[in-house]
Amino acid sequence: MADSLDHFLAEHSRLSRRYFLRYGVAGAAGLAALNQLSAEDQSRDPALQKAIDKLETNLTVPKVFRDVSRGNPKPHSLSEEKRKEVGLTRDTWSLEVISDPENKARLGNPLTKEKGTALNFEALLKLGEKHAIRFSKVMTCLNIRTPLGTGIWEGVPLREILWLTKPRDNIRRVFYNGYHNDDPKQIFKSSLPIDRVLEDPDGLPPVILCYKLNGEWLTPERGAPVRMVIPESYGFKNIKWLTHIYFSNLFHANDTYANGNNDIDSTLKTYASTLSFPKQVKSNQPIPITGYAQAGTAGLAKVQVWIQKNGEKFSRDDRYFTTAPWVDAEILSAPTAHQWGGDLPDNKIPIGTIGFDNKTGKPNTWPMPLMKAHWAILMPALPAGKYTLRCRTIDANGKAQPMPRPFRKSGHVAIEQKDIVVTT
Ligand SMILES: Nc1nc2c(c(=O)[nH]1)N[C@H]1C(S)=C(S)[C@@H](COP(=O)(O)O)O[C@H]1N2
Ligand SMILES: [Mo]
Repeated sequence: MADSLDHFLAEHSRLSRRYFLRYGVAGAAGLAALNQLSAEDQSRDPALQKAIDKLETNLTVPKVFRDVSRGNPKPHSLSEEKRKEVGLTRDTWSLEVISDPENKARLGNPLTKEKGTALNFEALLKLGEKHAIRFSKVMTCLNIRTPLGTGIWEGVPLREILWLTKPRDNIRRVFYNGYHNDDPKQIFKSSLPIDRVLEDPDGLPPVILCYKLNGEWLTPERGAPVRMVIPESYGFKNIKWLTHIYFSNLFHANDTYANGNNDIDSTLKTYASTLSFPKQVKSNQPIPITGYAQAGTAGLAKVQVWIQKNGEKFSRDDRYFTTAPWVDAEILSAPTAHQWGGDLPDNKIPIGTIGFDNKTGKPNTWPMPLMKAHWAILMPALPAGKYTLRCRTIDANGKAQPMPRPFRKSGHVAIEQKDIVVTT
């Protein structure tokens, strides 16, 4: 078998070798032998490599995040002077942590402006000296498919602030809101079960009061001076310009986002999208495709691609194309120490970031849940015609996108479809 494989390889360019690999034309033993070559050892097709070299960085520069803030005016657009006046700068900020007046929790020491016990930024940083943590997270809006940005978020676990209030009893939930131009109609609030605040399920990092992104103070646009960050949540739980936290005996959610038919309990989903592919390509040219996958709480095992000839019949009962001839794409390895992007200080993952090795700055696993990974594939040339390109993920539980949570209002995971025209 090894001999015939050598012979087979000698006869084909490196390029075509990969097609055979991917399409399983080489026998199982040949496949096993080839798979021992690491991805780095196989020089990539130049067109594909070029597309890979142009990919976005994994982390996002804070000011490049897409912004979906509400408010009239948007709190981050206020002048520095006004932000000082309303407590949105580090030296003027203070946070009230109190019982919900309508569903009272028993707190021995609520933190209030009235009593002069509200938490200021200095006190938060003091807590940070002992308790601060950092973790990586992709910020994705429940209602927008493309992530707004990816970053390393740093702050103090919310439970440390809860303990300052000497909580006694009748606490089932916490809800919180940010500065809203002193107009009750503009309040944007979110909530969490108290369990999630006190304990971290499934190896998740804690919920934090966040003041740094990618190693720098939060910018006004990202929610300065302090926002909530919930590792596994969609954007709407991550309240910016945080001013109030209420511990409550209410037993159910009261998020602003429950309006508009949103599923407010949904955690980040796993899905794939393309970033580059030729919209038009010649019939003798292979097709380089790149993209990203969001690894949700279910993790990411594979990204797959399928190019279907338009008009070709497909079973209507198979809504999610589970029986299509999907082909595995290459999930690109994690960026090396200096390739992360995001304007990190010294281009390095901050020391102590959960899930990363302190010495090397390498992630302990890749792809990493709650982060993006990039992928690439060179598909073989096709006969002239019109085609539909699709990509999907298989999560770490083996579920193919859009399963197991296909419904739109718990986060976008519809299988992406793009047109490709092949010309003679
Ligand atoms: N105070 C406040 N916080 C907010 C919002 C808002 O409008 N006001 N928008 C939320 C929504 S819907 C999303 S998707 C995220 C976006 O976070 P980002 O602006 O850092 O990308 O912020 C959340 N936090
Ligand atoms: Mo959002």
